[in-house]
Amino acid sequence: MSKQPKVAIFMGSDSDFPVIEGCLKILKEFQVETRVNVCSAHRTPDKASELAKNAEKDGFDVIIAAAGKAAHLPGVLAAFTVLPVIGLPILSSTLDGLDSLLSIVQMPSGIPVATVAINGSENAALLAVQIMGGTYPELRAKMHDYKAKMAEAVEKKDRQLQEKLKGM
Ligand code: RP5
Repeated sequence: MSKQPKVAIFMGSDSDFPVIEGCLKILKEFQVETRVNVCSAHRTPDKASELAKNAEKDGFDVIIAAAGKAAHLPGVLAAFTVLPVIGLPILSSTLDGLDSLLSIVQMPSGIPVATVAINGSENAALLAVQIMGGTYPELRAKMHDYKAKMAEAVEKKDRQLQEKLKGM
C-alpha cells in the first residue's frame, strides 16, 4: 500500500485546541491524515523530544506545532527531527501573541521553523499541504484547485461590489 500524507499536530496546551480546529478543517478537506497531541516544551519536555524523535519513523511528513506565551515547543521539536516544522503562534492574553510569535520565529541558524501568523492555523495547514505537494502529486493538484476556487470567490465579490457601486 502506498504511503498517505500525514501531519502531526502538537500543541502546548489543550487551551490551544480552538485554534487548531481551523487547521484540522483544512487538512480534512485535503484528506490528509492527522494526529493531535498536547505536549509542552516546559511541562512535558521528555514527551516533546520523544514525539519529535519518532515522528519520521511514525510516517509523518510535516509537524505543525502550536504554542503560546514563551512558545518554545516548535523550536524544541525542530531540534529533534529533520521533518519540516511549522510553528503556529497562539494569541496570548497579556501580550497579544507577540510573545508567542517572537519566541517561535527567532530560531538560531541551523534549526529552521517555518512560522505562520498569530492564530494563522489555516495557513499552517495550507503550508503543510504545499510542502507535501512535492511528494504527493494529488495534493499538488488539489492545491491548484483550492487557489482557483479562492480566485473565483474573490472575482464574484468584485462583481457584486461593482453592481452595488452602480446603484449608489
Ligand atoms: C503555552 O502556554 C500553551 O501553548 C498555551 O498557549 C499557553 C497557556 O497554557 P495553559 O496555561 O492554558 O495550559 O504553553
